[in-house]
Amino acid sequence: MRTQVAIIGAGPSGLILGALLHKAGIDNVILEQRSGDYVLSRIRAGVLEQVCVDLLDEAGVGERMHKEGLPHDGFDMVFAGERRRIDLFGLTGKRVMVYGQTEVTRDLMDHRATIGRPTVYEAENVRIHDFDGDKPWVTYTHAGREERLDCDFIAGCDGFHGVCRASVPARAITHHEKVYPFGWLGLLADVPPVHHELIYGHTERGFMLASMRSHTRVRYYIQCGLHEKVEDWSDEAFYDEFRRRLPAEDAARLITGPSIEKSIAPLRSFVGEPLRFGRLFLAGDAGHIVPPTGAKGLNLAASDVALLARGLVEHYAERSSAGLDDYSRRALARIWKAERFSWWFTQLMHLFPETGSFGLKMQMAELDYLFSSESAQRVVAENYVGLPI
Ligand code: FAS
Ligand code: PHB
Repeated sequence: MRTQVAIIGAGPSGLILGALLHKAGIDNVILEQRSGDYVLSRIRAGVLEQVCVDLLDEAGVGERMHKEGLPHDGFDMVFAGERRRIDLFGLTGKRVMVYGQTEVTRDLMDHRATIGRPTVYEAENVRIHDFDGDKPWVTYTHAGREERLDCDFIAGCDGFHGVCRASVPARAITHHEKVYPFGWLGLLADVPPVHHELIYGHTERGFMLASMRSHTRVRYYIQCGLHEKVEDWSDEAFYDEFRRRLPAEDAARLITGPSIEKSIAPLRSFVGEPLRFGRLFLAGDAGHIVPPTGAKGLNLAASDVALLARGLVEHYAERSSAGLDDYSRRALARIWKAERFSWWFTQLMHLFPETGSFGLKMQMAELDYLFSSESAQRVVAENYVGLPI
């Protein structure tokens, strides 16, 4: 088989890239190691920046998002008995869209089926070859048969544990990493949200986040130890702990229900530099990871593939390599700013016992300053709604 762009991975990065390339008439094939159902079963992001919303519209998959998504103009932060709101729209004129990654993925998969572009699910043992030359190729096993895909370019959209970054010689890539000493225990349930906007909480028992997927489906998180196991947390135990971390007025109206999903995600910051290796380009989690605190992971994946798609369109339509040559630099400029915001917000809102009373005082001083300065709130707001690409 032959194609112009071989995309490895059918998560948001790969699917959005495939949709943008299709729109430009560029042939592409997606190779995904898992089944479509498995990809849809993973519960991840919940908040889309305006940049991501616009990109999904550009890719032709925004209709259901606008119908079912929830535009949010702000979010609450609670700490030391205080409750304050970051007025995103008032401070930036922009808002965010609450619409789960699962729905984004479903819309992209449905769109790809409609346009008839091939996605090979359950493609096993994917290997990438000769990406430092001008005739790269990919091999994989599907339904017990060895297959080969010749291409012009390979897009590594295969996430943090994928094969693409792992195929780059160690001498050619620099890893920057920070692992946090805790995780997030997340619960999904079909009950009404405790509040109409998100609540981020710094409490003496640890971080909490009250998020949602719709007016009838919640996504709640609590900071938990890295040693903890999800099977040790019954729904009741989760809700009891979550209630203890909520402000009293919300705790009193918390509606509980059976979890649809419960999982623990470790938190890390990671960037691999550069993101281009000859004819291989890394995008999304394949190139970087952010702690979910700033709701940047999915949004960064979208901006990466927007830049990559523009570069590929220039290559094929205008015979220019300028966009591809500048992809890594431009993507990394936005990635590092999102890494900074996600790191800052994580450092601010979580318990770090190892930093002692001084560390706690620094967090309280930062929060006190944040809500005594409109300029400081505008900085948070413009990072949260998303910086320009
Ligand atoms: P993905 O990891 O989503 O997709 C990569 C795809 O490549 C997967 O389908 C995988 O099966 C496939 N793949 C991997 N190796 C392969 C191989 N060798 N061959 C073929 N296919 C291969 N972000 C937020 O903004 N908010 C959150 O709350 C949030 N929570 C998260 C929780 C968890 C547990 C994780 C892991 C991430 C979370 N994220 C969150 C970040 C997440 O949303 C990612 O940023 C987003 O999925 C990135 O999309 P992709 O780059 O497409 O990577
Ligand atoms: C979510 O709804 O999953 C979510 C929302 C905001 C975040 C992180 C996760 O910062």
